[in-house]
Amino acid sequence: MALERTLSIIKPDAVAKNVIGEIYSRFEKGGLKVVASKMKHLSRSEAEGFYAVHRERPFFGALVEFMISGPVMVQVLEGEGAVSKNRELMGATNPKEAAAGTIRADFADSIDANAVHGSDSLENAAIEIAYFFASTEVFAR
Ligand code: RTP
Ligand code: MG
Repeated sequence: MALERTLSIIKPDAVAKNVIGEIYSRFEKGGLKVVASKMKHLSRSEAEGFYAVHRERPFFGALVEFMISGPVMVQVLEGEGAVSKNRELMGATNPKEAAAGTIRADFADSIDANAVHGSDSLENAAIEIAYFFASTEVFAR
C-alpha cells in the first residue's frame, strides 16, 4: 500500500467531551501520524463549503448547524493506506452500526453527533487538506 495523507476532523461533540487526546491516541496506535493540526470554530460558510457535496441532502442543514456548534480539531494524518485506515478506525457513520473498538462506537452519540470526519477517497483527501491547510502547514515527519 502507498503512503497517503487524509483529512480528519474531531467534531464539536467529541471536542466538548474532552477526548481529543484519546482520539489522537487511536490514530497513533493505528499507525497514522499527525502531520498538521489546528483547532478552529468553523464559520457557516466554511462548513457549507466543506460539506458542499451534501448540499441537496435532507440532513444538510442539521449537519452544518452541528459542525458550527463549537470548536473542532482539524488534522492531516499520514500513513500507509491512510484514507481507508482512518475510515476503519472511525467506524460506520451511524454509531449504532459501528464496530466495537472504533472511535464512533466509543465516543459518538448519534448519526449527527458522530465524533469524527474522515476523507472518503484519496482524491477528496487532497481537496479537503487544501481546504484547511497551506502546504507550509503540513510537515514531513
Ligand atoms: P463524514 O463525512 O462526516 O466523515 O461522515 P461519513 O463519510 O461517514 O458520512 P457522509 O455520508 O459523508 O455524511 C456526512 C455526515 O452527515 C451526517 N449524516 N446524517 N441523517 C442521516 O441520514 C445522515 N447521513 C449522514 C452524518 O453526521 C455524517 O457524518
Ligand atoms: Mg463523508
